[in-house]
Amino acid sequence: MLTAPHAQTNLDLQRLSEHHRMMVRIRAFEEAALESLNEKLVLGAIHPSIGQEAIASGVCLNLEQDDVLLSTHRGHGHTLAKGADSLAMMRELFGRDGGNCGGKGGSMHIADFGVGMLGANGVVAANIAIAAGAAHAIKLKGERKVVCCIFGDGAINRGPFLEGLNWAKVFNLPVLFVCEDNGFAATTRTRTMTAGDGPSARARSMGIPAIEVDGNDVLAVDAATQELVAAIRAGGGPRFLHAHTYRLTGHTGADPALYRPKEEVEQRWLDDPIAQVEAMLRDAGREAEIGDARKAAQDEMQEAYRHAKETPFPAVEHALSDVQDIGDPRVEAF
Ligand SMILES: Cc1ncc(C[n+]2csc(CCOP(=O)(O)OP(=O)(O)O)c2C)c(N)n1
Ligand SMILES: [Mg+2]
Repeated sequence: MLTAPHAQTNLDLQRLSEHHRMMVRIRAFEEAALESLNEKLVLGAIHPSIGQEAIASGVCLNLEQDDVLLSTHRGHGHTLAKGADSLAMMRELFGRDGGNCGGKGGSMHIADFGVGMLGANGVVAANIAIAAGAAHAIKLKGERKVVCCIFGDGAINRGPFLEGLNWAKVFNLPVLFVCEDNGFAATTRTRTMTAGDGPSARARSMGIPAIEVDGNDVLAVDAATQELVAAIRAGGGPRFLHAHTYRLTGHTGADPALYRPKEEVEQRWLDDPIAQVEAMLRDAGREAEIGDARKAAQDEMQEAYRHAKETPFPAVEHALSDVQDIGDPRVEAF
């Protein structure tokens, strides 16, 4: 499903190749993460972003390293595209030493301030309010950074969506809000529980300019993000990107997704964003680099998997360092 014909200049092709490399890295990371569930290496859930890679790549490749990213429970792709190291991420998933958060955060709480990744978030929509706060701090400090906040279509029905967008608009803050609309909030089709005309309409109702794109078309996501980020950097205040996509796997690695007809999922595989990019690369005579990029991604993620599995757990004496102080757990209330 290509939304617009793209003039394939050399520049476009270079960019396309860059996206392809990133998207196959994300896919390979997610496949390895799913594989690790069989070996019980991840204690807890993971939320794969297979099928949604074009949004991670199309958005994040337009951010500078010190721009700030906030993500969701489905954040592996965003985090990789922002520049985090795959081995550190795999270690974090497995709860090992050397993970981005020392192995104490896990899949839904990866943060890596070194690459501007302020955090994934297991609380739906909570990142939207945090993004407004981060952007306010940036504005007060007079910095030029942009905050990018990615959230799902389910998140727009929670309070922090209203609070975050309102605050960002009122204070003209440098935030790009990205709604990754995969049509579902867990097992529920979001259109059955969303009033009005959806994410973009809600943003526009608060005076925030919005662009709606096919989120499986990486060049469309890239072009829209470029335009929106440029407006934000020029001091224009918040902007909104609404990107349509589909998650090709279950909600979590353990979800067989029986609430969706098999035919629907098969049909959506035909829109696989990676297959679309590869078709464009083939048309442009770049067949060879497809295999090279896929092999490099497989090697990288299998290596990360193997090293992470061999890495020890954090030492017991560090169990309480870098974690929130909740006081004495022996208080009467318990
Ligand atoms: C405040 C809150 N309510 C409920 C949940 C349980 N939950 C986890 S993911 C999810 C669905 C979120 O849907 P969406 O925002 O569209 O993101 P997607 O999973 O589709 O990427 C829900 C309800 C949660 N984590 N936080
Ligand atoms: Mg969703």
